[in-house]
Amino acid sequence: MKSWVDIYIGLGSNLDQPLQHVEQAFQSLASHKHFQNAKLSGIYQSKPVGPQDQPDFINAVAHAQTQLGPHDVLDCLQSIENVHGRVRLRHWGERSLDLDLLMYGQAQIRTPRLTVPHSHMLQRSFVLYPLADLVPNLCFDNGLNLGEHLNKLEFDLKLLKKGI
Ligand code: A4P
Ligand code: MG
Repeated sequence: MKSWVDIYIGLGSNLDQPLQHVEQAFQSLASHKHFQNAKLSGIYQSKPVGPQDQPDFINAVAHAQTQLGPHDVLDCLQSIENVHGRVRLRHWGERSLDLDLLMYGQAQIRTPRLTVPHSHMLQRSFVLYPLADLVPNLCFDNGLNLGEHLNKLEFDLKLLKKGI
């Protein structure tokens, strides 16, 4: 019997109706047959990191448990992105839905398709503050805990909705 692995997924959108994209993407995760115990952080509005001539983002983080391997999780996330009309116009630019696999258990993964933990997550307030809603006492491999990373990041988000 395979064991269940805790995964954390970053959700982001800044096109069309971004709040709706994020909420519907979470519902797709929560009802997916390969994910259980899905929870969503608060939903936040944030200024774009990267090109500034694009709308503000809506961001959240989801937790779930899965028995899938990490590349199969990525396949699921990409198919949910596609169902939600993923549009990708430029690197770090506007998008209707972005689902990033932030963490897969304690795994360190570096393959052509997948880097886990997600490359920039420790520098991003729109990832770490929502993550803290779900798992405030998280410890990272670098020996620092989530609170110590948050101390380095300004709270530059606007809370739109509390978590579910
Ligand atoms: N890939 C590798 N590792 C992962 C992972 N852990 N999770 C590969 C998901 N995908 C991963 O992704 C390109 C490829 O990355 C995928 O095919 C997958 O095999 P992408 O989503 O098409 O490209 P991208 O999103 O333009 O690039 P990147 O570097 O992933 O961008 P980020 O880091 O996702 O940043 N500002 C605010 N405020 N809020 C945001 O959500 N998001 C971005 C995008 C920029 N600025 C933002 C936000
Ligand atoms: Mg991405």
